[in-house]
Amino acid sequence: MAIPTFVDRVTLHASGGNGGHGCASVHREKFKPLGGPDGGNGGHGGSVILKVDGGLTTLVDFHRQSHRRAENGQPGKGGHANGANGDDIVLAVPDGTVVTDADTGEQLADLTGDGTEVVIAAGGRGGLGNAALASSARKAPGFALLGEEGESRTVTLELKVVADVGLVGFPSAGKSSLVAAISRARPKIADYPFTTLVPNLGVVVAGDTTYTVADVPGLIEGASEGRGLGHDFLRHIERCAAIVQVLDCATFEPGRDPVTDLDVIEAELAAHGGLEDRPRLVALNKVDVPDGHELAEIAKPELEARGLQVFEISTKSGVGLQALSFAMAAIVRERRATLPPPVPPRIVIRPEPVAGADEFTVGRENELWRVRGVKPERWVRQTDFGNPEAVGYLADRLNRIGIEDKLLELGARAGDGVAIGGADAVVFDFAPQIDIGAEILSRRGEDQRFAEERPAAVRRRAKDRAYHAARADDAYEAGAAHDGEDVEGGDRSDDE
Ligand SMILES: Nc1nc2c(ncn2[C@@H]2O[C@H](COP(=O)(O)OP(=O)(O)OP(=O)(O)O)[C@@H](O)[C@H]2O)c(=O)[nH]1
Ligand SMILES: [Mg+2]
Repeated sequence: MAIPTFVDRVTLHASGGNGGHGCASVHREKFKPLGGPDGGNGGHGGSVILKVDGGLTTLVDFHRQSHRRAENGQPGKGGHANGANGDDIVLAVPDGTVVTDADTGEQLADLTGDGTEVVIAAGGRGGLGNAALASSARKAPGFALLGEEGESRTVTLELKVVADVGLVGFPSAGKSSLVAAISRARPKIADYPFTTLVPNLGVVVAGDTTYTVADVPGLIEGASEGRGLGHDFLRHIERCAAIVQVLDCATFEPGRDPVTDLDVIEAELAAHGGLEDRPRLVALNKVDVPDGHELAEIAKPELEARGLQVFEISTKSGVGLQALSFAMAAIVRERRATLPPPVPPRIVIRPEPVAGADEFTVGRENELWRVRGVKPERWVRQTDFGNPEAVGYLADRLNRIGIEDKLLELGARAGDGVAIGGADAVVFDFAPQIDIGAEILSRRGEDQRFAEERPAAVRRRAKDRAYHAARADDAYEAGAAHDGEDVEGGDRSDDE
């Protein structure tokens, strides 16, 4: 099989790089056994980005390599060393590339204009190291956050040529000849059908208007059912301001004449759909041939009676070409005047998450409570479930945005299953803090050694105890109650 050089529809599997894990490390130095947390953050994973390059006309590069994966972020290290970010992969696509999610069918972007970009697979965030997780309440976290996996997405890239005018007609009607006659493009021209296998673009200058003309492969009756080259190529004229019907006035094929040809092609355009509103021009071609001229003269009044603008032309002699190219320019100008001003070419369209960043939803599914939300799902992915301290930190984060309260409000009970996330959800047993609170003697992530090693605090506590003991002797009845309070509140009141 020949190696294709023009490819206008491809499937691309893209994966962002994973984020690097954060590092949990404690600074060590002689005579300073607990120098504080110094684990650095993981780097972010690289993203896969598509960017329009006006010089490209085909998606053939993707045909050869259909899997792309951006670089991972590096893990953080001790000594506050952050991991390096992974490099993005920027893939050049031709102007007019439409990006669709292959799994959902949702259109992600319609890339027009040189330099326009879209992120199709975002890299994962790097995890925070324990230095960044330390706070006044959690002085020495013994854990770090995991880097998130990069996004993975399969997209379909489809090229819809950006041309102002589209030429349609039977094979050998002279479409490519017309492009060659009015522009500097040099498409292949021959007297056999289906000479043109891929769309050709030509730039036409008519007066002070410059516009592009696309010549698509010839259509025949039944093209919409796949006959001939099919009508697939018609998507290349979906963006056109005008459609020119090129009719062959010098064909000897039985059953064909310009008016019949026009009806057949219109039926194929209708079967493709979406082109009804486009203004039409009719070019009766090959009037340099005597029989062709005669036939054109017969067909012209009939076509004009339908309200069509008709031009008798010859790409050989050049007759009628100027009038036709100026008529095309007029339609293009009119259309450009009604279009909104061009969008800035360097927009980055990043698919937005469905729910707001802060929000979460709780639903009941059979025996399971299901929590969905951008943040809670990210926090779960960042958690090292082998580290109880990290799991505790996750519970704190989930509580802070009110997930536990919401579950209690909805009637969840200790021991119920709670799934956080969608298909790859992590399932927990619901264990509300109010039940287990008594077991927590200090805050998660707090290192008791810090508190215990402060001699001043130890002395102060001893003094307090002596004072209360003395008071208990004085007020004998209240003594027992005082002792109880002391045990409960003693260590905790320090940091409130
Ligand atoms: N006499 C004459 N022949 C023409 C004219 N225009 C095109 N032809 C001839 O018609 C044949 C087909 O022309 P093409 O331009 O290749 O036709 P096409 O519509 O692009 O055909 P496909 O690409 O197969 O769909 C060629 O042999 C041309 O030389 C014309 O104005 N007069
Ligand atoms: Mg052709």
